[in-house]
Amino acid sequence: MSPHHPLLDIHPEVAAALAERRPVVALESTIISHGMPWPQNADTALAVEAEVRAHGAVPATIAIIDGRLKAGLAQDQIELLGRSGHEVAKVSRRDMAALVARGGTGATTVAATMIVAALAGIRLFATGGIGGVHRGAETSFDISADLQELARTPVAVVCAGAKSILDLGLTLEYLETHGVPVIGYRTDRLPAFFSRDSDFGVDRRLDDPAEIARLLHAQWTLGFASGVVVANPIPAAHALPRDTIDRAIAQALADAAAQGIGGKAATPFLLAKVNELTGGVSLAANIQLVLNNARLAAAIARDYAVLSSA
Ligand code: PSU
Ligand code: MN
Repeated sequence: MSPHHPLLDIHPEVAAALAERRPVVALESTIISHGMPWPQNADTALAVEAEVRAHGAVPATIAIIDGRLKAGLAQDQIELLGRSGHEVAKVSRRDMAALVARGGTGATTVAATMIVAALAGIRLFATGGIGGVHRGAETSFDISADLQELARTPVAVVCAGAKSILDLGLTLEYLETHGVPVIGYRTDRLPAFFSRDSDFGVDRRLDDPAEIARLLHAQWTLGFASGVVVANPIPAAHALPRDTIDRAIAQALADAAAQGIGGKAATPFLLAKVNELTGGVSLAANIQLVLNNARLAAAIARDYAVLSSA
């Protein structure tokens, strides 16, 4: 299948890999523009692409540039997204049409990256953490559009769980309601981004990338339109003590409440506060867990490519 879509540009290297059914891994760009400071953001994005390649898959970083959906970016486009930071729009599903209509440039969230990946025919996607149900959602109704996208778009998202700025228990309940499998890679527990553990279990533990690839193949052969979460704990050597992170998160949540921050500004505000309060250690951990997810996504993509071309 060679996907042709009037709004989508697939990078030639990515298009060639897809046409030959070779493994491809999608990468998001909100993590570049809104998730990390310049220049570490662009350096990390390029290092993650290199890590995907080193593990036998072709990277496709996704964004919207001048109104075009892009699956696969040039280095200068990644640098532009990194340098521009918060000046670049954070684009989720509901922002896409407006940005395309005005020919604008934006960094895609997990949700928007899944949409573009699915249009391009890419099934594996690696990132840091997914959005989820925010703490206090019973009154704020703040539930990330990432979860709804997982319910409706057939892409597997390899992540280090979700940050505990969110209510992880409610996030898991939401995913269960919407029929989204949550796989723990070599763990029974949902990882909490900076730490390997949380108070919650995953739906299913799988210890081998080939087993995960088989589950994905079964999911989509069943005809399900939904995605899958693959939760991959941060390597132990880079994990941060839970109390350090919990304290920073409590402070960030208090600041957000005091300043009345809500809507799409909530997550970027909380992420920036936690980064500011924990400084360099959390940035280093963040970089390492994304690299770790890129490696696992590449390994799953290799096994999935074999199954899907059989
Ligand atoms: N969580 C992180 N880092 C991130 C994000 C979430 O630890 O960079 C970004 C992702 O792009 C995710 C988005 O898709 O935030 C979710 O935003 P919201 O909660 O507004 O849906
Ligand atoms: Mn939100």
